[in-house]
Amino acid sequence: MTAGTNARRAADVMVASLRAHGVDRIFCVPGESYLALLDALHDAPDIDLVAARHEGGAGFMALADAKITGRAGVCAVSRGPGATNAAIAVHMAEQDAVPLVLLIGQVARADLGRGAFQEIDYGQAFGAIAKGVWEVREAERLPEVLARAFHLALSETPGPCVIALPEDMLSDAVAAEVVAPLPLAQASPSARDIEATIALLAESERPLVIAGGRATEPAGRAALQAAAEAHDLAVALAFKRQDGFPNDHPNFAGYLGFKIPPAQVEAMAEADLVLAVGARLNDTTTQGYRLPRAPGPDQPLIHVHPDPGKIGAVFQTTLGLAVDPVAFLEALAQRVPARGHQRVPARQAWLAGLSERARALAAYIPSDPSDGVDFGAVVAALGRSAAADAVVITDAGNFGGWVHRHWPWQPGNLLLGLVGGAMGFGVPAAVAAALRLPGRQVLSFIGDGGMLMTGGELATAMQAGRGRAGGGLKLIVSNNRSYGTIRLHQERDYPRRVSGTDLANPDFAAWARSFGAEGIVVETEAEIAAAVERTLAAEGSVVVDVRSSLEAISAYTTLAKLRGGR
Ligand SMILES: Cc1ncc(C[n+]2csc(CCOP(=O)(O)OP(=O)(O)O)c2C)c(N)n1
Repeated sequence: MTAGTNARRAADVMVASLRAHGVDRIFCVPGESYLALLDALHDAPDIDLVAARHEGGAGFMALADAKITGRAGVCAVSRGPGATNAAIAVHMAEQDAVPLVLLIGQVARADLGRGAFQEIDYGQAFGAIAKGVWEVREAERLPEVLARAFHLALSETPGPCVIALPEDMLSDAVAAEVVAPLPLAQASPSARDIEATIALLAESERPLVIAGGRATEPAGRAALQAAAEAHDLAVALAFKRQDGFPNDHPNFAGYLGFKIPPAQVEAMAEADLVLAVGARLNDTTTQGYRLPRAPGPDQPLIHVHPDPGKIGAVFQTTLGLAVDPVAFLEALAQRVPARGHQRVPARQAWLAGLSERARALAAYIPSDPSDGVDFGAVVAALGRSAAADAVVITDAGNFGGWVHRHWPWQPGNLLLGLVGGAMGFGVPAAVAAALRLPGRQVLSFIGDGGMLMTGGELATAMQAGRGRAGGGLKLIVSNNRSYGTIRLHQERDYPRRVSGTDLANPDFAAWARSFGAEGIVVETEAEIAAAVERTLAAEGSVVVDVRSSLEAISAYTTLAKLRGGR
């Protein structure tokens, strides 16, 4: 195809478009289906191309990168098997509301629809989970499609967008120019919105904020704290948002994650007003749609979320504000109520009761299981010594319960974890964090199950971190020789009928050394202190193989208690 004298290869225009959208890093597994794009990236030293070992790992890295930067994460994969391997990241981007642009090679246009080698109809394959799917058949439209995909990925509730790139299209000569990033619409609260909120708050003795999303991101944390302090609001944090508010603050009410003790949840549910800010109010945060209750909450509900489609969709909402949560909190913090209001003493008692419960739950009480190390002891020891601004990552699994329960969370921390609960995030997220935030301590907590799902990405860290001592990842493995979370459910529902959950593991420390990382084994609680010191002092990457107890199966219960029906 000819396109005049100013014509450029579509793949080169694509790279210029990505650059215009602020893309400075792409996570990929290469494929012969998008060679022209790889070739164009050869001339783009300002875009760091990180080659991962599995598309799931590359996708998780892009998700973590997006969670850190607030920009869309970009992942490039090959057609068919590459795309289906990456599907886990598309699903998690949807569940976690993370902007993700997935670029997929595709068969040549002449072969489309013939069931050619590794051909997939991506509209059908990803239609139910992506916000948008495009197949670019006309190269001239490529910059326009890219701009739309980035815009959609970032707007309202962020999420995944997928672009399929027929391999021959990428080599077309085009006259099309880069389309600049499309502006994002963002509504701010009006004075009326704030007054309506104040009017409901004035009636409340036990107001509970459920904070998540942008309200708990680093840019929203100061406003959240200021609003809570100005109005004596109790602040509960949505699932995997525990870094959003200082957990030792007198207004801290607790964390709405998995397996929170019922008494804790019941205490929060005594709220006579729920002010949900930034949170989508998903299944986990609402403790199974009970706080607030769906469809009719037990108390008035104010829901502040940038996406009007999320307000009133599940819960009957007293006041719904489709505005930027941070702007809302800033305005609320400035609208100071009259002090000496008759309800203030009641609010103080409400705050004191909740924060005392939260503090009691966070305190680590040593146990002495006979079949291995109590993983909580390792978490508590690391929490005492880690940097105040450590990046803390949790993969999916029971071990994460101790991290959520006992880590001394402060807004200086950055917690990266998947609301969608996919295993395998731990190592890839650590790779992305170490690349994006050099100089920060990156600690990732992973189960023995999750470790071998994507642990091979340690090789990506060692390669990408060359000259930076292998990226400096600290990977803490709870090696309880079991898919423990599922074992917990089994013991509760089918006591003593272990099926499909036992694991026989490699020596993770030796495995780490084979990558060029340091390997440390912790077999007894007496070894914890030295292991923590060595881990935090190490410049390079470390894998700590904690031979953890299976009897102490979670931060809240034991196998014996489960079998006893508790
Ligand atoms: C990709 C994926 N597959 C399966 C599951 C279901 N699942 C949830 S937790 C879990 C076990 C996790 O085991 P492990 O990593 O060893 O951590 P533990 O629960 O033992 O602490 C499984 C299989 C999941 N969440 N994600």
